[in-house]
Amino acid sequence: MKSLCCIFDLDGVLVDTAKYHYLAWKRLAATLGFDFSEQHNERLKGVSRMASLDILLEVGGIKGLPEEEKRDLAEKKNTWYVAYINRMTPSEILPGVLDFLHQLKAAHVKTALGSASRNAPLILKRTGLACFFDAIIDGNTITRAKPDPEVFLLGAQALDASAGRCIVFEDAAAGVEAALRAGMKCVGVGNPNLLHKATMVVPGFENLIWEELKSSLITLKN
Ligand code: B16
Ligand code: MG
Repeated sequence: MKSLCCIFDLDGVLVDTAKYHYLAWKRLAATLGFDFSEQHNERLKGVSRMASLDILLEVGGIKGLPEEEKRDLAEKKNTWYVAYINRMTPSEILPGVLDFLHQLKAAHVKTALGSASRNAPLILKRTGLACFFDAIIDGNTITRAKPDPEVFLLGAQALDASAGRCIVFEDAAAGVEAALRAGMKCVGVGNPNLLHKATMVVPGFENLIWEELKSSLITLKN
C-alpha cells in the first residue's frame, strides 16, 4: 500500500488560537452593543473571516451593512486578533502535538497545513511549527472557504498525493465536512458531539501513537 499523508488544520488543532479569535470577535460584538457567547463562537470555527463576520452580525440582528463598513469591522477584529497572536510563543502549541509531528517525521510521512487563516504564516513563525510541514496551504492561497474542499485538495496536490491517501486533522464541523467532501478520511480533534461526522474523533494529541491511529483508520470508512 502507498504511504499515507497527513493534512493539519491549524487553529484549534495545533494551537489554541480559537480562544484569541473568540476574544476579538466578542470585543467587536460588544462595540456593536450585543453579547457573543462561546456557543455562538462554535459556528465561526474553520469559517473564513468575512463569513464569520456575517454570522456575528446575524447573531446581533444587524442587517444590511454596506460592504465597506463590513470590511472595516473585519479589519478591526483582525487588528485585535493579530495583537494576541503576536505575543504567542512555542509554549502555546497544544499538548502532544510536537511529539506527534516528530513521530510522523521519523516515519517519513508527508505533511501539509490546511488552514483557512490568513494569519497562519505569523502563527507558524511565532510557534516555530513551520519546519514540520512539506506544504502550507492557508487563507492566502485559497479562494473558497471550508466546507469547500479546496484547501485540502490543494494540500494533497502539493504533496503529490491522491485524496484517498490523505488524512485530515480538524477541530471544526465545517473542516470535517470539507475533508469528507475532498474524499479524505478525517480525524476530528475535540468534542465528539460536534465532530460526529468525522471518520473518528480523538480528544487531542496527547499519547496519540501514529502507527496505532493508522491501523485503526485503515479499517474505517470515510
Ligand atoms: P483569519 P483554521 C480558521 O483557521 C479559524 O478556525 C476561523 O475561526 C477563522 O475565522 C479563519 O481561520 C480565518 O482566520 O481571520 O486569521 O484569516 O481553523 O482553518 O486553521
Ligand atoms: Mg480549526
